[in-house]
Formats: sequence, C-alpha cells, structure tokens
Amino acid sequence: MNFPSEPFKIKVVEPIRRTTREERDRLLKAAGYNLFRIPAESVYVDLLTDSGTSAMSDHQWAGLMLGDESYAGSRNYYHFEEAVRSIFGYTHVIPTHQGRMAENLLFSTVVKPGMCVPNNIHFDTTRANIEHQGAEAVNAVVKEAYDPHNESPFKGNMDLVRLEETINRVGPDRVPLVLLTITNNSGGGQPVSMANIRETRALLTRYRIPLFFDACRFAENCFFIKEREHGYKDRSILDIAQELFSYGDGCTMSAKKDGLVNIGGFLSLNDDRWAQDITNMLILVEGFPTYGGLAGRDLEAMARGLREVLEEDYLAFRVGQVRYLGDLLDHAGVPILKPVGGHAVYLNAKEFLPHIPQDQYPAQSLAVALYRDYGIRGVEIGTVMFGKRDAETGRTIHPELEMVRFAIPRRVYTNMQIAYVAESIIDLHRRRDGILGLRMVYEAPMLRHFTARFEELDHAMPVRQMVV
Ligand code: P70
Repeated sequence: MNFPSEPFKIKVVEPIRRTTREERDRLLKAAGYNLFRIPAESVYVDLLTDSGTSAMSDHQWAGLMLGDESYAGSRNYYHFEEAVRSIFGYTHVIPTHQGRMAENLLFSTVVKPGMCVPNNIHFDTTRANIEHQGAEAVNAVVKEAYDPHNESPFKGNMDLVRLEETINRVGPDRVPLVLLTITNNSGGGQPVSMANIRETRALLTRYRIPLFFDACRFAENCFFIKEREHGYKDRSILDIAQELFSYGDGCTMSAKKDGLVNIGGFLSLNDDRWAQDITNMLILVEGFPTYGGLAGRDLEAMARGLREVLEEDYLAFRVGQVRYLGDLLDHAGVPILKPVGGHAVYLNAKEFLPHIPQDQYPAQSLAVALYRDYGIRGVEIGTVMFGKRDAETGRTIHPELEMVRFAIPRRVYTNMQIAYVAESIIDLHRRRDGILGLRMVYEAPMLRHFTARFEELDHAMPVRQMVV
C-alpha cells in the first residue's frame, strides 16, 4: 500500500476541544439530531464537508495582504481571471461568492420551465437550483455507480444511452445544456474518464447541446485520470485539465473545494450572449463583475489556490489520505462504497445497519451515533438529503444509495487524526446492533437536510412496506 505522507509542515495551529459523551448527547437533543445544528466547537474531527474548510498555504495568506479592494478593476481580479483562463480555457470569467450562485446565475439565465438538465448525478444545490426554475434535473450516470461493491475505475461516467434517451424523450430543444460533475460527489466522489467526456461531447455536438462541467473537484478528477486512464501517466495535471475542459463550453465552480479557499466560486463560459445576460444578473444580485460578491483578497487567494491544487505531490497526498481512511475501514470489514473517492469515504448505511429500515433514516442514525460516541461529524447522503415525497401517496421515494459521507478537508487533519476516525468507526461497527432509527419531525420544502429535525426512536419499529 502506498499512502504518501504530508507534503507540508504546520506553521499555525488551531486548538480543537474534546467534549464528553453526556455533553454531545445534550447537544444532539437540542439540535433535533441534525448535525448541521451542532456548534462546530463541540466537534473533535469535523468531516461534515471538504467545502470551504481547507487550510490555505503561506503563499495564499501572503496573497491576502496584497488584496486591492477597489470596487472596479482590482488587480486581483486580473490575476484570478488569468489563473482561470490558463486552466479552464473559456472566454468569460465571472466570479461569484460560491458555487451555488454560479449555478443560480447560469440556470436562471438559460433554463426555462418545462426544460430538462441531465447530469451524471446532480448535487443537492444543483438539483434544487434547476427545479427552482420549474425544470427537471435528470441523473444519467452509469449503472455501476449504484453498486457500492463495483470497483470500476470511472464510476462517475455518463451513461450515453440513458443520456440520449432523455434528450429524445424531452426533445433536444428543451435541453439547454448537459452537466458533468467532476468528481461525482453524490455518487461517492467518483471520477469521469476523459474517454467518457469525449464521447459525451461527440453525442451533444450531434444535438447541438452545450456541455458544462460542475468543476468543484476537477483536480482530483484529473489526478484519477492520470492514475487510471491509459495514455495519461506522463501528462501533467494542468495538461490533463486543459484537455478535459476543452471538450466543454463552460463550467460552474465552487472554489471552496479544489480552489483551496474558504470562500469563492465562479462561472466560466464561451457563449457571449449567455455571458452578457449572466453578467447583468450578477450586477443585480451579487456585485460588480470584477469582484462578484468577494473581496479583492479572496480573488487573490483563489488565483493562488487554483495553481497550487494542480501540484502532484499535493494531489498524491490528498487522494492518498482519503484512500488511507477507506482502506483502514475496508480491511476491518466496515461496509464502504468502493472504490474510495477523491474527497471522501462513504459508509454504506444499508449494510452497516441492516436492522434499520430506510424510512427510519439509517444513514442519519449512523451519523448521529458517531458524533455522540466519538465527537466525529460526517454528513448523511441518503433519504434525508435526496428522499422525495410522492405527490399522490405522500410516501417517501428513497434514493438508491444510503450513505454517511466523511469528507476530508484539504491539508487540515494529520494522518493520526484520520487513524482515530477509522478506529472509532470500526469500534462503532462492532456495536452496531444497539443503534436506533429516527423519525423526522420537521422538514423544509427545499434542501430539507440543512434544517430538518428528528426524534430518536426508543425501539426498532417494525419494517413497513417501503417504496423503492
Ligand atoms: C459538499 C458541498 C457543494 C457543491 C458540490 C457540487 C458537486 C456544487 C456545490 C455547491 C455542500 C455541502 C454538503 C453537505 C454539508 C456541507 C456542505 N458541496 N456542486 O460538501 O457549491 O457550496 O460553494 O455553493 O459538491 O459537498 P457551494
């Protein structure tokens, strides 16, 4: 096994606090068993998300001091524009404060009611932003993505047959664009191959439909291409990224992931007309086009982060650390989604807790137990996040995968802390029979996982018939 050690040393430390089980139990009750509602200071290892939680380098921190806070034409915007153009290659570079604003601007401009936007698998904010326009968000990922045991190297790939069927079902005129999420977050952080991107491009060219990337974790995707795809072993990550983006017409980006910053995002695209409409909307809701809801210093940090994320030592460590956690769990017989993805390890809650039926939220129950017993915070990616109510029966339609995700912030935790996480999960797995299910007592109409509240069931409820 090859787990590269940290290619950095630590210059500044941030203390973290241990809490007692009693304290965490109290906090959980007060939070309605929703881990988004737990104060971060009461979390020991926080793997809720890899978004906005990265540690910046000394070079990025130094860049903050060089922030030019002019309203228009800040030099940092030009540095940022140059960094984005050199990697992504699209004409227009539109900064936003984070990824979902890029999504909102794009979809509110080009998606109309009754339209349809396919993706390998939409992430929650992407789906919500499309549905908010009265359009349909369709997942067309390859079937293997739904099999946690299938170890195919590119489980984020688009299923071209399903994609073409979708286009023909709704009619190409009603598909304003197709997205590819790299890596595919909701499917386990799995990469998309260059071959699949090329084929998707070719198919869409026939229908004259633009291809966009949801590029949050593009560098990790490119690293997998280098590791796994024939012909890319000797190519640099920059070179691979440039080829990859050349097959698209634009991208949305949450730079809180592979931009290595705590806040920031952008939209980049070639179409002049779309860019003009988006820019007008940007001025209305986000800010002038040379800052887009950010400070000049944020743009500088992003420009520097986008270059650093392409370094191979960094990426080998990054992807290696995630794999290290996955392999420790896998070797101890804990059911995880395989192969291990680029930014996170996903526990397969259906197998971890076979005694909890899906309408008692097994993945949420597992995330709650792990926080209560060990102070570790993961996030549910299952029925709470993606379950839908059937309009006629009112029953929940469950997603195929029921997972707890442990997303690893970039350059933040040592391998020792990762080993602690693995030991804790392995320990809980031995005691899994004692974990109880949950009942949802409040849900918001949209993106309910952020604010939902639950009650703990005091005994396992009989399994009701489930709609799958
Ligand atoms: C995550 C966060 C954000 C995201 C994404 C993809 C593929 C767009 C966005 C939106 C969200 C999250 C989830 C659970 C807990 C905390 C945060 N993903 N596309 O962790 O970007 O957040 O900048 O608006 O993954 O996966 P933004």
